[in-house]
Amino acid sequence: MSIHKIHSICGMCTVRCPIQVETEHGEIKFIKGNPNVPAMKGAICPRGAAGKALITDSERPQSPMIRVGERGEGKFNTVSWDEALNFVAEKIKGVTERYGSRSIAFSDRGGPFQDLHKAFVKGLGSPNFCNHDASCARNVEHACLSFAGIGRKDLVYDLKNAKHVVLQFRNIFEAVNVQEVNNLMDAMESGCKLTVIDVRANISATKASRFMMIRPGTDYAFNLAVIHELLAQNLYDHKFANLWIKDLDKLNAFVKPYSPEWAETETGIAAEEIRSFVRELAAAKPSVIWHPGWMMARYRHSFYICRSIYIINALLGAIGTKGGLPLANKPVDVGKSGLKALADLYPKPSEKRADGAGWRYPHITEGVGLAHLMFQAMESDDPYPVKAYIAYRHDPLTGFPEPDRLKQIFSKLELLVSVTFSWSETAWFSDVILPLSPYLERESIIASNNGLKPQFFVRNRAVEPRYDTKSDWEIISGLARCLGLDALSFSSIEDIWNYQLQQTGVAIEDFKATGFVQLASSPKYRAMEELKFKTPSGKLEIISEKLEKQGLPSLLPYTSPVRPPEGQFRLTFGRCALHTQGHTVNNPLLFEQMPENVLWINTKSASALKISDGDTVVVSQNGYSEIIQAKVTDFIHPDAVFVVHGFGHTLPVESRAMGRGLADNKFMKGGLDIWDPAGGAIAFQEHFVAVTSANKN
Ligand SMILES: Nc1nc2c(c(=O)[nH]1)N[C@H]1C(S)=C(S)[C@@H](COP(=O)(O)OP(=O)(O)OC[C@H]3O[C@@H](n4cnc5c(=O)[nH]c(N)nc54)[C@H](O)[C@@H]3O)O[C@H]1N2
Ligand SMILES: Nc1nc2c(c(=O)[nH]1)N[C@H]1C(S)=C(S)[C@@H](COP(=O)(O)OP(=O)(O)OC[C@H]3O[C@@H](n4cnc5c(=O)[nH]c(N)nc54)[C@H](O)[C@@H]3O)O[C@H]1N2
Ligand code: SF4
Ligand SMILES: [Mo]
Repeated sequence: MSIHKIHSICGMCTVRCPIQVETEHGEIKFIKGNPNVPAMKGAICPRGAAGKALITDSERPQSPMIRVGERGEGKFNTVSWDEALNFVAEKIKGVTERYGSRSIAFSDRGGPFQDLHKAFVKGLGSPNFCNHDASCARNVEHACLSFAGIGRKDLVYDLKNAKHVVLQFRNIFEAVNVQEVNNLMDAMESGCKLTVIDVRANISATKASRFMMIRPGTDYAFNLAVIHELLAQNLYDHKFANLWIKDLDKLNAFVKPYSPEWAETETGIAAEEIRSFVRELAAAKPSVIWHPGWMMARYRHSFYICRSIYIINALLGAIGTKGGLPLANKPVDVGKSGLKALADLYPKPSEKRADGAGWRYPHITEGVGLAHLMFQAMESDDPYPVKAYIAYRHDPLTGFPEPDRLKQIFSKLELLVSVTFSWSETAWFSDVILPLSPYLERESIIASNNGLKPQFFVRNRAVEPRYDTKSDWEIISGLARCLGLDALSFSSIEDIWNYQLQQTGVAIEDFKATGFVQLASSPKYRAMEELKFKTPSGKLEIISEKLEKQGLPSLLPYTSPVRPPEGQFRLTFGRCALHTQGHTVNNPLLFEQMPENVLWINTKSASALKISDGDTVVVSQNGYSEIIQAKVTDFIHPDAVFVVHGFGHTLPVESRAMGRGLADNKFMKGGLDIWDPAGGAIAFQEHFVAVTSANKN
């Protein structure tokens, strides 16, 4: 027997779970959770298990390609890596000469390996490094920054020790992070309560001790009533509030009118239910986690929903607390040195960002900006032309509204490059496709995970690439070589790892046994008095000066959402356990499990439209329509319809996924301009669709 066991990192979704891969004769035999990580319990999710099928699937880009036909026509020449990298480098040089280095934009998908990409974009001299987050968690990030002065990931969700977990806009049991699921299940076995507030009964709701179905768009009303009740009934944590919450009196005055009775008329949730829920929460304090949300790019005021959630957590004394949202430790917090950043290889470019982050919008952090405003800069040449764009592990034609408008915008570019391991609508529209080896066929730079026990971890290559594809570091180093960026032209991954580890006292060999290096032996919590927040006052700030200076209120008065006209519904969406965003629909194993999405619609609304369960229906908006199968159910609010995101692919190279299901982002007319002015993210759920039976009689 020659079974090899390799510790690596899953790449089927953004969570990046630690895995153990078993190979024999250079083939993947089995993938499971890394047994050295107790919270994995040896498990992975269905998508992680389907990683094997990604490797053997021939319907993925197999070699570098340069477009020969019209954009989007799908005609490419297969070329060598040298040719492809030189082609991209020459185009970048040309654009830089004509418009300056600031005219190059790059977007990736965030996460633990982005340091390499940041270094590359800084090396090019462009300030325009973006990621996908304007379509995901930017509102959560900015809400946390405005309240606590730290980013959302500086707070840990200590699910294992929680006594009450609240999921609002958060579906932990389907939008999976394996360790979170296991920790929450352990806690629930020890008596932790689970409350779910959602527009539909998802899988998390089926496991909840309390489920409240809310009218879409009214969560802020619900949360204001919870704050009202916590303060009015004196149910908040006085010691924590005295120590850490600034301007509590202003909050108190603000929430006075927002009683549970008032919220009942907005949300449809009975005042008495809100009251008993608040009492239950207060009884569990401070070991409470009201999840601040993840995919919160939904409404024009989602930032304030997130902010209200952080405020509630603070009132319950849960921020910084065991069983709540304790502060994450960086290596330095446990007496260790962090990785040396590759981004330090180059100075920060002096130009302003094209998307306005940090200057036109001083309350928006510069780091990753706002991709939709980067696209608008490409469209308008304001504040300056952006002429080259590298979409790295990013498919904006699936993940942003208005793909047709985006195509027109991308048509203005002199260079569009897609770096990807699967086909995507964006790759198909690109000038150059640089095919990345799937994660089981590549190694990555060392990553650092802050947390109760901070750690470094590494992705090892489990098998050699089947096709002519390359690792991230090979692609970036290759481009760097062609562009004369010598400091980034690494010739081996070991050189990169050694560079990163140079000040840490950790060696590559230290990763051998388990795939990671723990920097602390036990979880480190801080006492309430020892918390640290990086706001101007050092406290949790109800009033944020930064927002007020921009004319944005710290406490936004509630406005009732417009109800959809008759026959129309608010289009809501989310994830399922079997697919990741848009990029797994064509995976043979996952496609077999779930080949298309269906339209959830409430039983009463459906019967008024003469639609029965399983019927084919037409979904339309502004003259655009698609057909889909209806799932008629009592378990969704009558104002909403719901689909799993990521379907409705159009590419002939994806024989399985093509034409199956509906693409939600095509029903968002004007959506690139509809975003949350305070948090910056796209407001994806400010759109209505009409639904009719496809049955003509
Ligand atoms: N309408 C609507 N829009 C949405 C959402 C929604 O629910 N509805 N969800 C939003 C959310 S939460 C997010 S996070 C975004 C996601 O948006 P994206 O980040 O664009 O989506 P993904 O499908 O995860 O990945 C994009 C591309 O990267 C490739 N890829 C995947 N992994 C890797 C990798 O490791 N390296 C490289 N180079 N390529 C890789 C994939 O094959 C895919 O082609 O979309 C957002 N947009
Ligand atoms: N299986 C799987 N897991 C994933 C991913 C994946 O693609 N597949 N993607 C990862 C990524 S990038 C992200 S961002 C996370 C997302 O993780 P989540 O944000 O938890 O996932 P979603 O399914 O987008 O949304 C959560 C819930 O919000 C509900 N919802 C919609 N509108 C409203 C509303 O107005 N009010 C309330 N209260 N609820 C509403 C939806 O019905 C859904 O049940 O998942 C991550 N994990
Ligand atoms: S949640 Fe599933 S797909 Fe995502 S990294 Fe973990 S095992 Fe992989
Ligand atoms: Mo996301």
